[in-house]
Amino acid sequence: MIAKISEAQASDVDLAVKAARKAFDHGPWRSYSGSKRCRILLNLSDLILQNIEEIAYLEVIDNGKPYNWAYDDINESVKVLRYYAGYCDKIHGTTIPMEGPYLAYVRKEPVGVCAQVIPWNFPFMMFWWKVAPALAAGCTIVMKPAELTPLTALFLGHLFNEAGVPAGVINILPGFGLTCGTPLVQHPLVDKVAFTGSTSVGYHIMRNCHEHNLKRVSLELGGKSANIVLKDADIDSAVTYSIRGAFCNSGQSCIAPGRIYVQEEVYDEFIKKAVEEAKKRVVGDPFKKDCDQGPQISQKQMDNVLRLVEKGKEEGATILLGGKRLGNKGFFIESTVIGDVIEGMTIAKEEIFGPVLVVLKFKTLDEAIERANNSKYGLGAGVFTKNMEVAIKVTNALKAGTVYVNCYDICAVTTPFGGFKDSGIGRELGEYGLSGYLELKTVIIKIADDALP
Ligand code: TAP
Repeated sequence: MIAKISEAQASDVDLAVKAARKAFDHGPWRSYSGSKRCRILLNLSDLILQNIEEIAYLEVIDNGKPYNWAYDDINESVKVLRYYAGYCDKIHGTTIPMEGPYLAYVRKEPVGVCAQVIPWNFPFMMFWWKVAPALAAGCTIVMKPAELTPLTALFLGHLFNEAGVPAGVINILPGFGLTCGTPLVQHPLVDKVAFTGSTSVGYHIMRNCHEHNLKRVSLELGGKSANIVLKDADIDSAVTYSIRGAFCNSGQSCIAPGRIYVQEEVYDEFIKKAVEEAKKRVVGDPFKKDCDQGPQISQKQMDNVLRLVEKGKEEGATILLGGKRLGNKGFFIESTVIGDVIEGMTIAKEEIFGPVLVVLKFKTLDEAIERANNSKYGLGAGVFTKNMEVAIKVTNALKAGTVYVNCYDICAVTTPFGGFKDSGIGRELGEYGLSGYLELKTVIIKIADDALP
């Protein structure tokens, strides 16, 4: 056991939402000048950096990711916070010409009280992807971190106070999905729901949150992203990015390249190099400096990954490396590479969420595009080729929220992130991420008497 955490129930949700509602309707946050909100968010970013070692430590004991990665996640989150802090005094509408003696303009206003529910794979980063744009816009928040990883979110509570964020603006509620998450997303005083997690819970939220009022909803869900490696590609680079993407965060990443399509002429070379590279990965104690991969988040997740690997074997795929639990203490899984995967196998369809590289063979480009798009998901995709004309053709054809060319899993605060199809609704990060927390209000002013009909 790491710590004992209070568990919020529906009555606590009600108190938190009412506090957020009061802070939105009557509190000063949204009426502060943009530069004042900006200053407070920058204070917060400074406080995070002053506490970075303690926060990184908490993230590691909670989530199991390597310390260096946790440290990077925090630095990246500070970039997100500072980026949106910079927006606070730049949120403005437009004037719009219209017929008649009228002045028309559009204001951008905060959407209101936001219910935010996040997963356990990037606890600190997902917190800031949601909280930073919402605060910049002038919204108030009730945040539910994942039951498995609430520590860094709770630690942040006192930093908000210290930075000068007024009471009620952010409320952090640790609790379980059904008993805390459900009443939160259903609450009639909530204006917007922002969720990251599994597609099944995304559907559940979408069905349930509109019972009392029509909430704005953004969802960032699962993926089974295809990465296409063409025969003219730089194979070393394709291998490096595929391995890095697939094993990142113990494979617990929504944008992981879950299907690697390799053209038949270079399939053997790709497989050989992928196995060599995967073998080099250091799996173990996340506090060790050379650690590449810590444990899976829980017994349940580890068992699920191992079950899917077994299923792959049963259905005829070949385990080329790993495939088993590492040791018998902790939830570590060997770096795993699976070849001879064909369409229709469970591991070619389902999100594995573990350190497993799934490799499929293809003959023609058109076939690869069709197979890549033949998925209910559409979060990420990639193509490796030296031919830019082909690369552009493929990027246009792939149905995914982000398409990488000759790289994979590169993320910047300025670029929107989100999915097509069952990978989600809406975008986070960049200017688009902010727009999800703003409502447009059209104002039409009569400026002369002859406007009467
Ligand atoms: P989810 O069940 O989707 O959990 C994500 C968040 O939603 C958690 O905070 C969870 O609370 C909450 N939640 C669960 N049920 C809810 C409900 N009915 N109403 C409102 N909130 C609810 O994910 P998981 O069980 O942790 O992981 C299962 C699978 O989801 C993974 O194997 C993976 O495939 C996928 N996953 C995807 C992502 C991303 S980034 N797309 C992230 C994590 C997991 P609790 O923590 O209490 O359950």
